[in-house]
Amino acid sequence: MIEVNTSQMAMDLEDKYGAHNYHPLPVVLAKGKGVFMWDVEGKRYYDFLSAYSAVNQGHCHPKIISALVEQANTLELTSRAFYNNVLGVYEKFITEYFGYQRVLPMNSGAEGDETALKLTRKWAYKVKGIPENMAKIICCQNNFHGRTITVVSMSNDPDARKDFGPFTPGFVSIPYNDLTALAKELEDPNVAGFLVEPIQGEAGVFVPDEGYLKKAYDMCKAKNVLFIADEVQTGIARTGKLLACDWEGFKPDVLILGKALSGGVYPISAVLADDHIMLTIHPGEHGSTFGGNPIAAKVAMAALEVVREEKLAENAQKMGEIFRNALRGINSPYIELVRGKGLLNAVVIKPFNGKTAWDVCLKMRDNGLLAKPTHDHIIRFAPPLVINEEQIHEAVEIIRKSIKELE
Ligand code: IF1
Repeated sequence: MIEVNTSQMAMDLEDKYGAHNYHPLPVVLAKGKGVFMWDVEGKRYYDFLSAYSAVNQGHCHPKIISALVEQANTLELTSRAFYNNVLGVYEKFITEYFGYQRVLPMNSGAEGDETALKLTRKWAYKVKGIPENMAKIICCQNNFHGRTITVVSMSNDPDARKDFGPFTPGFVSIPYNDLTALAKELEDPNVAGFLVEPIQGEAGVFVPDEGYLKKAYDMCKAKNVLFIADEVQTGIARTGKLLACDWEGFKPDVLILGKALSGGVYPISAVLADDHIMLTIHPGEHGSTFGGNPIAAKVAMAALEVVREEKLAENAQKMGEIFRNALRGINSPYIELVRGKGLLNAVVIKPFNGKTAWDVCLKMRDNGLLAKPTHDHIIRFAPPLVINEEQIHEAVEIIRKSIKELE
């Protein structure tokens, strides 16, 4: 194996041998600890992306890493052809943790979404009594649920769809944060479910009106339609509560989790639901080689324990308030708007002097803070939830300095 000595070398290798399906910010990371990452040359950065909210517990959390290492040295994978002595323990743990009767373990977030869609359709035919192949699922415009063909069938982003058709039928898309549009679609008796992100991440951290989610949930209940929450990004304490839906005090019928369910250590996703939904799927009808494997099970339990022990939801709530207030105190022609909840935040950048969000991110990188633009004019700010107040202020100072240098 060749050794990577410089950042340039690492970038050249990816450029030459990798598929060109990403356009990373030019920085090459070699180490992480807590809220920090270090590049190949040893320069330290605040991580304000947290791998898109997968690393909520902070980089290389010792408790999560030891769970991983210990189980990896004991039993890694059995497949689901046999029982093992860890899976059931995990299933009991996670269902009690989130208050559901059952869990279906998968790996990626997209697989979690696919699982929820299959489950919703099964329930529609077996329980609700929708005629075969007629089930419809309502989704929202500007959603992001992953990149499989069925999942991009729900997308209206041209990059996600162009030249990837034909698409999976059975979806109808309505504007996000629009209860009138939802009411109209719910009139169709063949609607099985409503799939929604409590805050739209890819859309630029779009926070819906207060009460939207709970009202949407109540409307679904009235029509015997499943409310499916994609909390892959918003879940696991990111928004200042364990789940973003907790802000409105209701429990989705189907809950999809991913990312920080592993603390960023391993690809782990899960779908949670109660018996009348989950037990519609029978042996052979769904699954995955790696889903719920012993390592994943141990890692997820450790990751969830860390969230509880270190009170990460409370910290995200407190630090989020401080962060947004401090950002709003920066007076700059570049900053149009600051929004977010807990530590899922975004700044809308006004183009100025021919500079865009990308230029701001490059400047912040130079000054020791990493974040990524979305849609040319929005920068997402989502540090690990273990961040403290002093670090928040230091990070805001880097952001302020970077913006001032561009003015
Ligand atoms: C990438 C965005 C974030 C998600 C929700 C499911 C998934 C995701 C709500 C799929 C994934 C990611 C993946 C990442 C970019 C990213 C993202 F900008 F594209 F939209 F976070 F905001 N549901 N989100 O946010 O999970 O299959 O990737 O495990 O590089 O694609 P996955």
